This record gives sequence, structure tokens and C-alpha cells, in this order.
Amino acid sequence: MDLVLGHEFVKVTEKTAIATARTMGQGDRKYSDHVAVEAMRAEMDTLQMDGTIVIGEGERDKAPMLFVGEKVGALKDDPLAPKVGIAVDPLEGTNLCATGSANAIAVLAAADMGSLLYAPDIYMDKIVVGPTAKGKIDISAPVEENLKRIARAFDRDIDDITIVVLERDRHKDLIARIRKAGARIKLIGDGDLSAGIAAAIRGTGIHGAIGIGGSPEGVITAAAVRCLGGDMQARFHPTEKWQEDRLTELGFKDFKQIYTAEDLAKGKNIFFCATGVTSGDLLQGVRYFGGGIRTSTIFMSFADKIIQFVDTIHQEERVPITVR
Ligand code: VTB
Repeated sequence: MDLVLGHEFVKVTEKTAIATARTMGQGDRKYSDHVAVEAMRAEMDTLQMDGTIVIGEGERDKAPMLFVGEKVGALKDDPLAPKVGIAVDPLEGTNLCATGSANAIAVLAAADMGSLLYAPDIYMDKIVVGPTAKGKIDISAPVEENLKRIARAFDRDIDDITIVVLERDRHKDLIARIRKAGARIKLIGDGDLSAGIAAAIRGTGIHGAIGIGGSPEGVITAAAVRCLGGDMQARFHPTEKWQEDRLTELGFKDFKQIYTAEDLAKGKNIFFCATGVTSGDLLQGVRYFGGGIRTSTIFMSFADKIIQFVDTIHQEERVPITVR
């Protein structure tokens, strides 16, 4: 995997976001997701790689495209081609897009085969912070303790930090405790992946993302956190018997095991790429302006030690457009 290939992934999330953002506000989350999946699938096949989806839309029998195990890329099964394992979330925040709310993104992480943990689509308890609070978090400690440590790392009081939490019934107790401890909370309707990235970037006004969300999103978050030098701890949170069975089937023995970002996204060859579909804390959404489209993307390569904010104007026709 080299940087030339890495940069090709920018095109993948850009094209996905461009197609998907047209469905913004249509109120049909399934349709938005469908458009995202089709666009990402088509673009992925233009890349010079022998790719395999390791985290995708679900098992083969549940998803027609971008299913786990699906081969993607222009050089499928070519022994000389780079073998890449790809975790995709073509539309993270389907509801956010369907309602025109903030923070919907098209996102993927790519790494050497075997690097990204194969996490089934069950819940995961997570805590994510940026480099400032690296080494200070402990998911097995009470949330109050984590808040105290995060605040101290920022050299602030607890009431000067903001934590993002998914607004869900399962978080009632967590939210009450964070409130009692005095931290500010940003409740989100969806999208703890983009919340995790925002927490790992200074200047977003978000100092931590805490709570239970999807495991696949957790793995993709871990790839971003590694590139950003942040910190993350997570553990599976099965809520039903079949989920425990699925974990066992996949070879997970200790369901209480705590995973760090390095455990979820191993190795050095990691690319991460996200394009804004709707505008959010970090990325602007897709803007169509007649004759052109503008997208906002974050691209990162762990091995190359680069973090790029890519602001692209896509000219639709060879007509003069005004660039601002
Ligand atoms: C989680 C979260 C995602 O959907 O998977 C959530 O990680 C689903 O949680 O970011 P619920 O079952 O509680 O609805 C997202 O918010 C969006 O895909």
C-alpha cells in the first residue's frame, strides 16, 4: 500500500458523498444508504488494488453490495497487487442525511489484510479522546474519574470540557452522571464515529466521546484515532444471547476484554478517509453550485504521518466557474 493508492481513497469517499448528499432531507434513510453504497462500490472498483471488505454493510446474505468478504478493486486476485482490507461505512448517519442534520459522512479505513479487527455488528462501549488526554482514560473506571482525568489533561475544570454522547435510553444513567459531574454534554442523534474523530482533534470544542454505539464504527474510529495520535478504549457490549454466540463463533473468548485503538486497528499501514455529506463539527457537507460541486475531506495515513484536509472543487462541465 503506497500513498498513491491512499490518495485514491479520497476520490472514493468524495464521489460517495457527492451522490449521497443529493438525497439529503428526503426523509428516506434506506434510500440514502442505498445511493451511498452503490456509489462507493462503483468507485472502489477503479482502484489499483486487490481489496477485500472486512467491515461493510453486513454478511453476504444480508447485503448485496459491500458485504463482508466481498472483493473490490481493479486488480482482484492479482498476485502482484497490494492486498488491502477495507472497512467501510458509506453513509455514517443515514438518519442525519435523511433529515438534513449535521455530521453525516462517507467514511472508510484501509489497511493491510488482518490489521482491522473483524468486529460483528453488535454494540461496543467506547471512550475516545485526543492526544491531549492520551494515556489518561480507563474505560473500567467510573465515568466521573475519566472526566476528571480528561479535564486535568486539558488543564481545566470539569465544567470546561464537552463530551459527546449518543442520545439513547441506554445512556440515561451515563448522561445523568456526566451532568452531575458538571461537564457539558453534546447529545447527538446518530454518528458516534464522527464524534470520535472530532474528539481526537483539538479545536472542535469536543474533548471526549463516551458511550455505547456500533462495533464496526468503533473499528473505523480506531483507525482515525491512531492516525491522529489520540486514545481510545472499547469493549464489546452484547445485549442478546445470539450476539454472544456470534462473538464465540468468531473466536472472541473474553467478552469483557478491553481493546485499545492499536488492538482495533493494528499495524502501520492505515489509511483513513472521510468526506462530509452534511456539514458538521469537522467537515463541511457537499455544496452544489451549478457547474461545480465542492467537497470537504479528511485523509490520513499512519505510515506516512500525514493528515490532510482536502477541499475539492469538482467541475462538472468545462465552463468557467467562480472559485471563492
Ligand atoms: C450506532 C453508532 C452509529 O448508529 O451504531 C448507532 O455507532 C446505532 O445505534 O454512529 P442504535 O441501535 O442505538 O440506534 C449510528 O449512530 C449511525 O450509524
